[in-house]
Amino acid sequence: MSSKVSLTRYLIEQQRIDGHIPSQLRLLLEVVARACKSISQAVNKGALGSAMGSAESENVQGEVQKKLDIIANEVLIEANEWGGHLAAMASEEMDSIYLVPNRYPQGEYLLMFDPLDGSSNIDVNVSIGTIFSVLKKPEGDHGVEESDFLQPGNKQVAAGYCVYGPQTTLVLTVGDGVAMFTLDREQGSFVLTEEHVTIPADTQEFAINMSNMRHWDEPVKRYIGECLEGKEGPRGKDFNMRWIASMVADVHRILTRGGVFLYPWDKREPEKAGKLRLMYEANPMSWLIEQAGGAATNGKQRILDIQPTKLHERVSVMLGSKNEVERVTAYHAGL
Ligand code: AHM
Ligand code: MG
Repeated sequence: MSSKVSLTRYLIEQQRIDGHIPSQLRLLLEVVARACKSISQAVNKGALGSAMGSAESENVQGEVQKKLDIIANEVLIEANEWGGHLAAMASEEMDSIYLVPNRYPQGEYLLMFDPLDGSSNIDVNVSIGTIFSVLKKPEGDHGVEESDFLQPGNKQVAAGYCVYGPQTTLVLTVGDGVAMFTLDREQGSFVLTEEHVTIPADTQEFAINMSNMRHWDEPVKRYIGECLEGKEGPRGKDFNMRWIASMVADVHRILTRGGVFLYPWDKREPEKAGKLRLMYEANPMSWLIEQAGGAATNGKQRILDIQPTKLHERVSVMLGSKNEVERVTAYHAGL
């Protein structure tokens, strides 16, 4: 790339080219990026700061919160509540929606996030991230309610994540492909480092928590079983396995070099549709993957077409290289 393109310049140019980033949305994305920079700072300080370890509290999902889960949540709220671009926010770490306080102007967007994804990796210095999804508030004069958030993923107007790894990288879609921005710490800004990201349709790499194998249902056992058989099996090729236990980092690898990621329903908690959350984990990631030419399903249905019924709804997730996702979908259909 000859001259550096900052996130700000990229968004302004996108706005000019086709006008599909209204100025409020542009502001929103810049504010989210600024919040991610600040979370990245806290992550980088590690044990030198005060962000490590457990907060000794639980979120609405019954998961123990880490200090960094809470800090990242507060950073995102404080950065976003006053700018006038939002009507409300929702987060993995908050039981119910967060309305923009009356003292601030109200905007037309709804922001959802998993402030710190891959929490189990915080204390062991492995990649973690922030995932976000943006919807438009439905028309009408009523105040914002939880039901306003319950829109399928195909209604998202922007989605992305920021991965805090060896580099801090922001990955974004506004429905016109996927772009990646690397944080330049000296300049303090995100710089465009990859555009028109494309996932190869075929892969020889899968990501799944293998320790749950005995709990999966038959189609997933069959799919992974065949990958494990390698060259001698029906696939006729060897597969490699990776599992970072941070969806952000696993999806980032897939967007970079292809692969397939699965967190399927399993028998440990059969009443739950899966482990991952639909609205602020699966939907934004599925849209990014589709925008890069991949596919995302719960085994039976395109994730982006699922009509949510509650904010913290869970879902079975299989996403990545198109031909692999089609294969696992076919196995679910009994083919
Ligand atoms: P979190 O949002 O509480 O961090 O949980 C979601 C994470 C995903 O990032 C990751 O894919 C998965 O949980 C890891 O689960 P497991 O601990 O079963 O490997
Ligand atoms: Mg998460």
